Amino acid sequence: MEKSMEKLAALNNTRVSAIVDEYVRLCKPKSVVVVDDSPEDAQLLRDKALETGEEHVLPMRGHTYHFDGPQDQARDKAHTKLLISKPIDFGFETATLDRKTGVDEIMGLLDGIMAGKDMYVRFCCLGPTHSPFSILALQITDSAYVAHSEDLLYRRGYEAFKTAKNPDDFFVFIHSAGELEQNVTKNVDQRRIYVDLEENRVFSINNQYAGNSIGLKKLAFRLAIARAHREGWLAEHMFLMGVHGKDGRVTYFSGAYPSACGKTSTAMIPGQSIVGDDIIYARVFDRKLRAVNVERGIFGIIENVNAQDDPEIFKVLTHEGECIFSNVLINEDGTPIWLGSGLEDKARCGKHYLGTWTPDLKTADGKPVPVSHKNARYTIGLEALDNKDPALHDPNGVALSAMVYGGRDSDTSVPIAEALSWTHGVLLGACIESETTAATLGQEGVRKHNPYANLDFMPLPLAKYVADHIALQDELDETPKVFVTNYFLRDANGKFLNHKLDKKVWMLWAEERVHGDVDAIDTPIGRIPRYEDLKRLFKSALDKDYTRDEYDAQFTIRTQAYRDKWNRMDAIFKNHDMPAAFSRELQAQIDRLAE
Ligand code: SPV
Ligand code: MN
Repeated sequence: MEKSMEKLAALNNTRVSAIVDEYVRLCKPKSVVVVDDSPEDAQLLRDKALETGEEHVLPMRGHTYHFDGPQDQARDKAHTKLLISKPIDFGFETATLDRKTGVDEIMGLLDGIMAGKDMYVRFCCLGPTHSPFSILALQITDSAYVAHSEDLLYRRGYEAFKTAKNPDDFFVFIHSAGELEQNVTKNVDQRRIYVDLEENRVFSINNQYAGNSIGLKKLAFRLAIARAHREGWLAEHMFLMGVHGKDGRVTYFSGAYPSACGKTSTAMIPGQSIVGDDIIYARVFDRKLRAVNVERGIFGIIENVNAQDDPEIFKVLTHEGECIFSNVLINEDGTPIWLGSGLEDKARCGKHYLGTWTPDLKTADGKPVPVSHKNARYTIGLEALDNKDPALHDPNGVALSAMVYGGRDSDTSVPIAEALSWTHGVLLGACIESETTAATLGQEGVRKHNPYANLDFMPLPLAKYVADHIALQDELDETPKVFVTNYFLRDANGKFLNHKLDKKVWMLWAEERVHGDVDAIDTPIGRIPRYEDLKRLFKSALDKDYTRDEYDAQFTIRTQAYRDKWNRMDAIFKNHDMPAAFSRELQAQIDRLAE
């Protein structure tokens, strides 16, 4: 405790001290652990997570596992609310709450919430440290699992707080898992995630699932989007990767996909290099757009990570090194097993987020209980990956040449198309539709509009966000090329028209388009690849003979389905006061299809 107070004093930051003091008084922890950037403190967090029982060791060195409760397996959209002082028309459904009401409620719930527990106070940096992109963040939590996960996922920022130019400027996250029963949050009915944009702080209580609990992930992301809007830069739900073209050429792409729609697997395409898989900040320098990964690790969906489809990540998950498994089966021999791992037939009996698992365990309606939750995850550092990009920590980021938007669309969109212009790209991003997945609580497989894959996190009216994107072109010598992908197109019998690895060809084609190496075919919905270019790329990238029939099935423009889609978009947007350039682009899209 004394050492912790010394560390706090050494920061010489009155705002930090006042905040810590406020929440110590309110939450009443048994002690306070202030975490600095030292390897000893990182080890302390790992030890604490084991000591509290939030994590458990596995036979493989560096591996641990954690379980969230049965009702805490995904982001809780309904209970994640923006606190607002006066009504705002967001232009889409968003959960809000009167700010004063929300703060009062939270302060009441926080009273004594950490009784008998340690409070961890940790300092992180969103984006690389010592970078024009950096945003400092203070996390207060009573969960060693949260503090440990953040160590894998974010850059340590204690020293950066010491040298901050503006020491009052940082995001604040207050988290408590609340009362625990067998290490699982008991009062899930009192789960609250309140985003206070005015104070750049987020309260998150009575939850453990990392998408709800880890302040620096989607909670910080909401604050960052609002800040980016105020300051004239972008915060996006995007991967960041180097696409490797001919003669050693590396071209950086970012891409937005709703959760569980192939974002991580795109960033992990064999032969390419990953900078990040979830969130980027992008800024203009010298009339060029540059981007960084906000994070330094992956909190990824584990389903279908196996030796064939995802060899790089599978290697990390099956070798020594730091890794937290969450909500997978821990087999009786200590092997983690998950859906689509290729290891399921080894599952005998073991520990599961629902208790003891056996092959004959059934759900209430008599169905076999799968070995893992569909949203079960792994937490690793990007440093562990062989395919990490050398620019991972570059404080100046990478020059962004292309942006990709994708959704889970079984019946309309072609596998890849290039936007006709920057504004057309802004339109296509705004009109992502995707079938819902297990990454959020609620029904799966329902087609939903998810602009920029960002709807769940949008802290400002969509029209303002769109206007920022359109305006970007005036600040750039050259705008990134925009592409839309769809990995989920099916034929009339419901069979997928593409293999998982085909996305490699789409990215390599897009890379050639960025450099003007190949021509494309103009269609009403955008530019699509020529058969001969794809045939060449399928052969060179995947050693596959791509047939004309496959091309026709995949790239025939499903005109009626597209017209239906754009009519749906028209119905959504005609009720909103969108920027004129956006409305013109939307009308032009509808007219081209009608013609
Ligand atoms: C997502 O769902 O988009 C994720 C995981 O990246 S979560 O942390 O739950 O947001
Ligand atoms: Mn995400």
